[in-house]
Amino acid sequence: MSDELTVCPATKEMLAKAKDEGISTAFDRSKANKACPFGVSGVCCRNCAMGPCRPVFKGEVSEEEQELGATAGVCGATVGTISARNFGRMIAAGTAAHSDHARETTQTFIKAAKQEIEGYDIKDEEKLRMLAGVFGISTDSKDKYALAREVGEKALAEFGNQDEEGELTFIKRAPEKRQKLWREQRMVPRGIDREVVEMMHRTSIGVDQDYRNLIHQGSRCALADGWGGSMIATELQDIMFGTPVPLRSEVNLGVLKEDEVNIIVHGHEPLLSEMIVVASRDEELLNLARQEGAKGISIAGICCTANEVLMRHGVPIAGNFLQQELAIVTGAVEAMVVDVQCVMQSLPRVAQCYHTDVITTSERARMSGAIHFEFHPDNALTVAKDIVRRAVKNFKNRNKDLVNIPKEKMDLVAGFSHETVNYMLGGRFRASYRPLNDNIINGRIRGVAGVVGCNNPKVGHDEVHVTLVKELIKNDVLVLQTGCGAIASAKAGLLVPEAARYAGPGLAEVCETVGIPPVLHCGACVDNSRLLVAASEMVREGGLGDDISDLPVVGCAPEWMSEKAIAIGQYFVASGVFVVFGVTFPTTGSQGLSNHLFNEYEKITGGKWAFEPDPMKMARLIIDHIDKKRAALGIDKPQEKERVLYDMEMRRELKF
Ligand code: SF4
Ligand code: MSK
Repeated sequence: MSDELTVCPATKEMLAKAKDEGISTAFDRSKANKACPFGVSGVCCRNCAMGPCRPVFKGEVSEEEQELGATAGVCGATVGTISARNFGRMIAAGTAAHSDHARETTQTFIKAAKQEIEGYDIKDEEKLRMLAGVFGISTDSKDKYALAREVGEKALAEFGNQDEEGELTFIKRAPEKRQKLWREQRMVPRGIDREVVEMMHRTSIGVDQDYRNLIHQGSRCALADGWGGSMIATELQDIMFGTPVPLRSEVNLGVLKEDEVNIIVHGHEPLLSEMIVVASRDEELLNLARQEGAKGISIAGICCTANEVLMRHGVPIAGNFLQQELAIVTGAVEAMVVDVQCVMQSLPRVAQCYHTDVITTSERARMSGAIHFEFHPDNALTVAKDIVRRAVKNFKNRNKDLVNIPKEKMDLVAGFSHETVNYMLGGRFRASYRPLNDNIINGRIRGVAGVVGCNNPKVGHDEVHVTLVKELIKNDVLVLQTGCGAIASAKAGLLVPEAARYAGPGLAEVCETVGIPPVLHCGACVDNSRLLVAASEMVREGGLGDDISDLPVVGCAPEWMSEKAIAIGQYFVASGVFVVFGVTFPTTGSQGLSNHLFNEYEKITGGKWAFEPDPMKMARLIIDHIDKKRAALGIDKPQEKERVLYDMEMRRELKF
C-alpha cells in the first residue's frame, strides 16, 4: 500500500488547495489524533462512574486468564465482557440509525398513501403488491392508495412490537433453513425498537456479563436492522420514489458546474433530497437563476443521500465521505444541504472561508454555524423550494478567485436493485436468478462479494476499496457495492460495462454478453438489505445449496468507520455470511471475544467475522472462502454440460 492520503486525483488537488488556504480537513485531524490503544481494541469501558476503566495489560495474558478477569474493570468486568458490551452498543447504534431513517420513511409513506402531502406518491404499484403479499394483506380490488395505507401501517407496527413470541415479518423472506436456524437459536428479532432497547439494557453495568450471550443479542438486534429497519426503508422508498433501474451518470468533484448554481445534498435520507431535485427543475427558480447570472441549477450528492438520488434520478455524485469538506473547498458550492448521518461538524467552519451556506434540515440533527430550514413531509416541497431559492440568490456571492473545480469526473452506471439484477440476467419474461446461479455453477462467475461501507482517513482514501475490488473482479468475483465504497469504485471507472477489461475471462464474458459492469452499484447503506434479498433468491433458485451460508458469497467493508457498518457486518454474519473488515477491529483487546467472532460463530450461524487491513490479503481471504464454498457444493470442477449464455438477441428469439 502507498503512503498517499488518497488515490483520488480530485481529492489530492483539493487537499493541496485546502492547505494553501489554511483549512484543516479530516485528513489533517486524523494525522494529529492520538487514538488510545484501549479504545481501538475495544477494552475501554465508561459505562459507569466508577470508571472509565481500561484493564491494564501486564505482559502476555492468556485467553483463560482474560476470561477469569486477570485484567478487569473496577466492577470486575473482564475484557471479553467490556469489548462485547462496546460491540453490542455499536450494533444498537447502527440499528437505531438505519431504523430511525426507516420510521421517518414509513410515516411519510403513510401520509403519501393518504394523499395528504404534496410531492410524494405511490409510484411502484407492482412492488407494493408484492410487499402486501409478504405482509399477508389481501390485494383484491384495492386501489393502490388503500393498499399502501395498509402496508404502511403494518410496517410501522414492526418497530414497536412487544409480543415476546412475535417475529419481524421480513424474516419470512429468508430461506426456510435459515428461518429454522434463527428460531432454534432464539435469534429472531421480535420488534425493531425492542431489540435496540434490550441491547442497551443488557450492556449497562451489572447486567449481561457473558460475552457470548451479549453477542447473541447483538445478532438479534442486527437482524432487526437488516431484515427490519433497513429493509423497510429500501422497500418503501422504492414504492414511493420508484424502484431503481440502470442509468448512466457521473461521479467526482468535476461534476460541479462553473457557471451554474451548485447545490449539494448530503446525508442519508432521500425524503428531502427527492424534493430538492423536483424544486431544481422548477421553471420559476430556473428563471431566477438566469436573472442571477447562472446558466442553471445543478444538484450533486455526497454519501448515501447521493446514492439514493443517483439510483432513482441519475443525479451525479460529487464524492464520498472524505470529500464532503473538499466539495466546499472548490469554492463553487452555493449550498450544502444535509439531513442525518455522516455529516462532519467541521462543515460550517470550512464554509466560513467561502460563500457556501451549510443548511441543516432535520430536527434530529442541528449544527452550530449552519442555517436551519426545518423539513417535514407536510412542507417538503415548500422547504425544498425555499432552500433552492436561497442557494440561487447566493450565487452572486461566489468569489471567483477562490473557485477551482477539479476536472476529474468519471462515467458510471448505477441502479442495480435486486429486481434489476433479476431482469438483466433473466429477461423480462423469465426474470430470475437462474442465469446468475448457472454462471456460478459453470464457474464463469467464481462467487459474489458485497463490498460496502465508508472511508476512513486511517487508511489511504479509496485505495483499499479500489485495490480490493480490482483484485476480486480479476479473479472472476462479481462485486456488488453500496455506500461510499460504490462511490470509490465509480471514481476509479469500475462501474461501466467497459470495466469488463479488468475482469477475469469468465466474469468478462458474462458482463460483455449481458451488458453489465463487473461491479454493480446497488444503492445506499440501507440498501444492503437488497443483498440479503438477492442472496435469498439465489438459494430459492436452486443449485447452490439450501441456505445463505452455502452460497459462495462474502461481505466486506475495507474502509469502514461508522457504527452502522458493524450493525451491517453482524446482520450478514447472523445471516450466514463470512464478513471481512479492514482498518482496525474493535474487539482485538479480547482474545476470547475475537475468537468467538472469528471462529466459534461459524458453528452457530454459518457466518463469521475476519479482520484484515491489507487489501490483497483481504482479497485472498475472500477468494479462499468462495473456493471453500464451491468445493462444498461440488462445483469446484469443470461442469460436464456447459450451459449456453443467452444474450439479449437470443432471448428475444425465445418463444414463451
Ligand atoms: Fe469500570 Fe465496570 Fe463501570 Fe465499566 S461498568 S466503567 S468496567 S466499573
Ligand atoms: S455514507 S455510513 S460513510 S458508507 Fe452511508 Fe458512507 Fe459509511 Fe456514511
